[in-house]
Amino acid sequence: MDFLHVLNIAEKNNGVSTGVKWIPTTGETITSYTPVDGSVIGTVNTADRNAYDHVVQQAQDAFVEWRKWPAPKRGEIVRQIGEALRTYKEPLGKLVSYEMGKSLQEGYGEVQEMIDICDFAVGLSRQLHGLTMHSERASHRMYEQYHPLGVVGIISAFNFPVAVWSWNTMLAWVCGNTCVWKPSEKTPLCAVACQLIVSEVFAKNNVPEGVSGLIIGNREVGEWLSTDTRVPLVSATGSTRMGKAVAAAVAQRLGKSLLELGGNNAIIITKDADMDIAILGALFGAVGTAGQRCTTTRRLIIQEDVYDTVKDKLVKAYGQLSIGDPLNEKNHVGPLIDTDAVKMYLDSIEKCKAEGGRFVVEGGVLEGKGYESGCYVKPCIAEAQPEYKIVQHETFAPILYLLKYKTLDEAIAIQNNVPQGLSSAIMTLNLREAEQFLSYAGSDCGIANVNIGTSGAEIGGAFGGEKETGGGRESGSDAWKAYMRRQTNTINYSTNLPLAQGIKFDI
Ligand code: UN1
Repeated sequence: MDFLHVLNIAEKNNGVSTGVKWIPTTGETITSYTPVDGSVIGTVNTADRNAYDHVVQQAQDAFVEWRKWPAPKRGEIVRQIGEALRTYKEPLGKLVSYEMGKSLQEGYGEVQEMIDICDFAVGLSRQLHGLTMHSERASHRMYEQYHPLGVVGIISAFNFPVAVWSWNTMLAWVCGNTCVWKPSEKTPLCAVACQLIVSEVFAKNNVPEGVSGLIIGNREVGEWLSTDTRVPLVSATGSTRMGKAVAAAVAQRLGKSLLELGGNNAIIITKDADMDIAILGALFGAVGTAGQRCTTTRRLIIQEDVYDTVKDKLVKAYGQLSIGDPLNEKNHVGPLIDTDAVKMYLDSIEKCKAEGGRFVVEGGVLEGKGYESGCYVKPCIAEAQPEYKIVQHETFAPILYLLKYKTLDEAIAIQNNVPQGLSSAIMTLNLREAEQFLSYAGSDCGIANVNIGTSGAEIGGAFGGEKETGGGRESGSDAWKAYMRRQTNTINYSTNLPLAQGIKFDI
């Protein structure tokens, strides 16, 4: 698989596939522009309703076969995908960087996350355990087991165009499900590339056609998935607005949804922080991926005694950032995904100023040579108040708000007092502060870190958050359970039928 091969497949065969086969479609054409220099990379035809129905039907049919494969045999397929990803790490990482605009390092890092989740899923394929319980009745046995759900719909966002799909898919596959993926229409070629990598492995191993469905399309395609009773689980990553629409549609038919939505992540920097770690953690968290991770650090809550020190160090560090072509490894910050994102960034800066925010590092759009796409912006820092409307809101851009606190209770209240609840961190060497932050009365987020920033979570932990973040957990730990249905089994090997709770029912 190289870049031209991806383009060729995308343009000749459209963006709809059941695994190895590409499906004809008459859906509208979308054009993929790179934010690196604004040029067109390629075009893809989106799914029309017929093509969509074909993919879901094929996924349903394939499920009947795929669920018969022993889980470790399915794990073996995922192991081979992990091997293929190792082979294609460089071209795939570059494509991610080129189509999405994240730095090359982060493009490779994203493919590494895919490899890691494959390894995790291979081990998991031998550990889809249920518990056993002791029955209250003599000569009875009780246990629980996990069965696959069926067709899993996956809606993913542009910012992690390949990794988030793999977190969902690799687990769903070892669990015995088939998957139908609707990637972001902003990064269609990354999705085509993943499908090609998978199809090589599937063809070699005679995996039933339909195990890996791809349906590139716009919002309407997402709605088809959400309302489709043939799809028992929809896993969606993206904005809170999108997640609410998906959740409502899926709940309407009593399906399951797994949501990983917006974050408004904060780092509390106490006066007992290791300052070097705190500054580096805040810097990477705020400007990495140009502020377009759902785990991006958006707020720094700083103890008043060290507030000026932190501010000065950050201003200095921001002055050393190089912004430009993400494929050039010297650059720390690449472009935003498109000019709409730039508009939202500028709009948030204006709103912050209107509410009284004071910028200590000014933002703005970069112009001139190398910045022709109009998508490169300056990471900026504003001194703000926790209650500003804009501070409560997730802007998917590198804008960092500095907030001041006196006591840790106050800092934790500020940290929690936003609608989102994804990632959080405290920088402190003080055990009491760290434990309070991690306690029931501490951070209310799905992720709470000590002396590590808010972004860059490892795949081994369950990933997701509370409140408007949606409550779902993906990736490691026991997140696999979301992709299975639990069944409780009671077996009677006695010679009569004792009823539970001692009930007598004699005739
Ligand atoms: C996301 O932004 O949707 O914690 C996922 C991180 C990454 C995943 C982010 N491992 O930054």
